Amino acid sequence: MIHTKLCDLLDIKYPIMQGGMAWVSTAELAAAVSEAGGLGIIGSGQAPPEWLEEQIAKVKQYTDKPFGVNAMLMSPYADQVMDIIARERVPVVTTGAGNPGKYIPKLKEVGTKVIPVIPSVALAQRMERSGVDAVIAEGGEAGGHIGELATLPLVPQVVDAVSIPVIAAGGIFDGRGLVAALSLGAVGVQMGTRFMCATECVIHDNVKKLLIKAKDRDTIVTGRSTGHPVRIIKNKLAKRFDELEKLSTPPEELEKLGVGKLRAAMVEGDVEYGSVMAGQVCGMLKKVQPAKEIIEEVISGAELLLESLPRRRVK
Ligand code: TUI
Repeated sequence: MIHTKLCDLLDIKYPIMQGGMAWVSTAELAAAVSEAGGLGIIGSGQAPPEWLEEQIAKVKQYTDKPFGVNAMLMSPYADQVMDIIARERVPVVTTGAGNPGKYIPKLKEVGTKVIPVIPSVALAQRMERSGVDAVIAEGGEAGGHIGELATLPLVPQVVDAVSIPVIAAGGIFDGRGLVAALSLGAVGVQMGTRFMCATECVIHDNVKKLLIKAKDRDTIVTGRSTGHPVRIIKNKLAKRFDELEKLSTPPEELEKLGVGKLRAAMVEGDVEYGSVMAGQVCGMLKKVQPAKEIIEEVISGAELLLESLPRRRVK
């Protein structure tokens, strides 16, 4: 049985968190992951506050296990999202795409565990000084908005630089990924892309089908020139972005091209001109399966691997 500090910190059975992905991680997925012993997370993205209130109510109705909300800090509703999280006493908040520093005192006051996603050592240290409970070190193999470093160099450098628990994210798909993360000093993992093909994930079937067909080299990073690099599946939208970036198109114009495209893919199923954010592990997705089966597969795979890893022979 794989039990780590993360299980104690969050009161969960397995050291697995589900990424809080905008338009993807709804109450249905979050509740299924939490019921299965991981930490399910609602992805609030840029959704209006009323949507989040509804989703929190649903998760509380579906499960009495701990769950979380991801607050995307570039959202125009970030302040209201944090107010709701505190008011609803959400057990865990993860944050993305920015520094949650100003919200930390209010969240800590109500007992919400604060776990920011960080792409660098410097930000991890700043977050530790602000009093967060743990950090998620996310490498650029992940889907969506990413930093510069890959998971393999990022995680051990963050582990060495802070005293709080570190969770690894980006490029983690199965038991091998979990064992690798633990080897790097992480106390657990966060997986996003893997859960996109969960039965309980409400994204459009076109996206699930596209991801199951995707191979190792089918993602690309767009938006480096705007300062907001985003990993997405290569499609017509990605090609257009790539062409425009090579022509040194002004960032404002590129940003405009992206508006509404995540919803177009995930909700409407436009996999050609929508933004299909996904990580490099997409090449390993082979089928749609329940969240419980995903979690059990990851854990049993890791346990089997830990037993079979070569040991040094004692003479
Ligand atoms: O947040 C993510 N991934 C995301 S968010 C998203 S939705 C979106 N909508 C509009 C524009 C951009 C994205 C899709 N995917 N992952 C966590 C993450 N956070 N990755 C990198 C960061 C990050 C980056 C900079 C965290 C902190 C940070 O701090 C900069 C600073 O010092 O304020």
